[in-house]
Amino acid sequence: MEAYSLTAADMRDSILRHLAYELGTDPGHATLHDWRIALSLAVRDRLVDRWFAANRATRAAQPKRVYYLSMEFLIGRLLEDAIVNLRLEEQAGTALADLGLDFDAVIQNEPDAALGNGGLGRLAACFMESLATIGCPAFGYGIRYENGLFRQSFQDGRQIEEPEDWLSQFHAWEFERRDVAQEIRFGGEVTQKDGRAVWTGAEAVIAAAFDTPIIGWKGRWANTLRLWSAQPLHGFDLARFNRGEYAAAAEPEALARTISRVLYPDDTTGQGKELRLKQEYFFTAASLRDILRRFEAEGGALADLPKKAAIQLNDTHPAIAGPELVRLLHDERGMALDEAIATARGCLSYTNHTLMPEALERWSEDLMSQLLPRHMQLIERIDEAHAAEMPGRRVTLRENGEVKMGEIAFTMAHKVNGVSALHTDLMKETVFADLHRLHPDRIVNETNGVTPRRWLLSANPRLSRLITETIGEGWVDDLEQLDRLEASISDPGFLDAYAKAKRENKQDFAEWLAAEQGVRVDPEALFDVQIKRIHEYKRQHLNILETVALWREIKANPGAGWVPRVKIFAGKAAPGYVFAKEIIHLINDVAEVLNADPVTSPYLKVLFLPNYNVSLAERLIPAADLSEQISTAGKEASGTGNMKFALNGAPTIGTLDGANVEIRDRVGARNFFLFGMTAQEVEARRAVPDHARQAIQADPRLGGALKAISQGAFSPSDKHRYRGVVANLTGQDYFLVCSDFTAYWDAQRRAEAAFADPAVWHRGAACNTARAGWFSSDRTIRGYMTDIWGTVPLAAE
Ligand code: 26W
Repeated sequence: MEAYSLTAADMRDSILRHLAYELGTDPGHATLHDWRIALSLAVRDRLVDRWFAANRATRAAQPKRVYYLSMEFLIGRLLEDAIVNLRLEEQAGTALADLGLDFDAVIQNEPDAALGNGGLGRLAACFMESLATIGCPAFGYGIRYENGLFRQSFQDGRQIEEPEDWLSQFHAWEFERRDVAQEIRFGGEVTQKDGRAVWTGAEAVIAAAFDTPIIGWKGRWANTLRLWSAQPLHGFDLARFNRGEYAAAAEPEALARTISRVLYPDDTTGQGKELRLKQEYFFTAASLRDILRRFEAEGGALADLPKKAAIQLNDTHPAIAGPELVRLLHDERGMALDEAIATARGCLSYTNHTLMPEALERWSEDLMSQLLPRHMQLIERIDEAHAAEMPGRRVTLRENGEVKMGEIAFTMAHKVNGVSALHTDLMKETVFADLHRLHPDRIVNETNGVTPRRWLLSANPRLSRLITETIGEGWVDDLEQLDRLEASISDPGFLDAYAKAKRENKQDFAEWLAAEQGVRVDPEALFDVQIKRIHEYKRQHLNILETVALWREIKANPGAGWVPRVKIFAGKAAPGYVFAKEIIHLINDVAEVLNADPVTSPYLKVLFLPNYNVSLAERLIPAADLSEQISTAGKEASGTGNMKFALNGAPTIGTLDGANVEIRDRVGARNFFLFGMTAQEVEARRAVPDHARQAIQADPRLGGALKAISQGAFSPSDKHRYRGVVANLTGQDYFLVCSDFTAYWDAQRRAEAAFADPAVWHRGAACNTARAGWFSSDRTIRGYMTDIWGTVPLAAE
């Protein structure tokens, strides 16, 4: 079924109809926002038809479905994604032009759905789009946060957080499903009744479902993202209101809504907050009930549930699904406990996204017993069953009064996967070594991927057009076809066109920077980009340290023929992460001094762009020359930004960490600026008592840069501002910034030298694009379908 046979005139009429009859707005008075909603509704009409067709086909075929449970879906904007996947760009562009409107301005009026922190949330969004493109029947389940990830701004270089109330305006891409609301309970007690455990909760809320259709390439299939919103069991308390207790009257509502009010902005450390556990149980329980409701409505026998439901746990955040599914099968449906455990395991599989100890969730047994008393009992039962099954095992599900959600997820899953080859190996050797020994065939690898529709076709139309002109359009849903570009890389005409696309993307970005940020950059300069959450293991401070050393070098020798460079940073720090916030402050302080330096600023500029999100990444990545992936080896589980940069022709400067290893293997060592210790060498180096001091002594550039920072060169009004940062780096330096500095400096010089030779550079960049097709999330999802879920694509009627 090909693209929608719709003319631009039809689209224009449909927009005008929605503007009038949906928004009650006369074209003469319509705002950009009104036009954007009217266009969204016009596109949505076409999308819904495909959605219904897919749902009908699924209900008819009753196939095994995928259920992707995730606390985060970092979706970004949806309008352009729908237009591109339905192949309506031409019609929408012409219709808007007829109405005197600019396509990009309308698209950019949409707020990002920032329902995630970073990599894990964005991966979930890419996966949903690939599942739809492949035609694999699936539901995504998550939380409809009223407030997404906070809005970031800077005050005197410091991060400021403001609420991101994206739902304050009409959201065109969701439908409330009043018929599938669920009642979710917390607290209370467990009693025994005729040999069965009965849990009577003390507190209850309603989980209301909001569905967003997720359309795939060419609109061939569409799946559903069902987000749960917490609502009070009983509305507002009129009696109290009448007694003048206005606040108290509204309290039940306010309390209930708290559960889905805001996304926790931490992306590494679990705070152990009760509300976070409530959020995790709320959406997990609502989703499992919905899955069982659908299964039973189709007349399935409970024991066959694993044949019809593949439930993927996106990290440990929904790991309570194990005990909850056992409770639903055993307590509520009378299945024998061991059979309930086996049946649940047959459905569940778990993805681990980090080895950082502080990110592996552990809940106090007290909190678990208080909030979910029956689950605490079942966790003990499951632990005992596992002990019986695995005599002599050393691992347990509880330790020091805490329940370990990683171990629970592993034990209750039939498959566990890492997100890059290196990460999966490290999982077997470290965090899950004991469990891996007990279950040697449970861990598999599924290296991450990204959707080429959003991250290439939509974000980089210039390069996409060149690719399609060169190899046809098959690459869009078969990305490994990009390797057909290989033949053209030695063709100067192709390389010129390739370079032209990058140059024009950079010019666009420079104009946007000037317009939005009031900053002027030279589009011919090397755009060196590090965009990701701020974290010590991602080593943004290594990048700024090298920048300070480079500045000092240029200052000492301005006439040495430096390659102009713009260092671009963006990323949010978790509000409670003090060190990360200091790194942001330092980068802004360095930028202020360097950008004002008349001697060096022609060769070196530093920018920290505020409020990094999906839309900013879509704008910046096509304009990037160099992709900074410089984490301490063994710390970045995979990375996905690295894949987006490679596809968009920005070679990587990076360590052998996460998926960098596989990117380098595929694009070729000469098209990757490698530096630094391997994960093994990191462990060895960390054992060297004063590894940082040794490194500093060995490299005067490093020493000089650290000294400048600690003496207040970038904080003249507060000289000691960065004493703490420098003390950490010259002392413990756990992430080995100093020990990797010299190798990083040398790699940067190699990149600079390559950039100075356009033919060499563009050839390397084109090799990255041609050889990175494997990093499509379509390939990743096909891996999950065969290795973990046992599901097959289904074609719509
Ligand atoms: C409990 C707080 C919390 C919240 C989120 C802990 C940990 C997380 C996520 C697992 C962090 C995350 O986003 N991890 C990233 O996942 C990506 C997708 O697999 C990987 O590419 C990144 O390497 C990994 O850091």
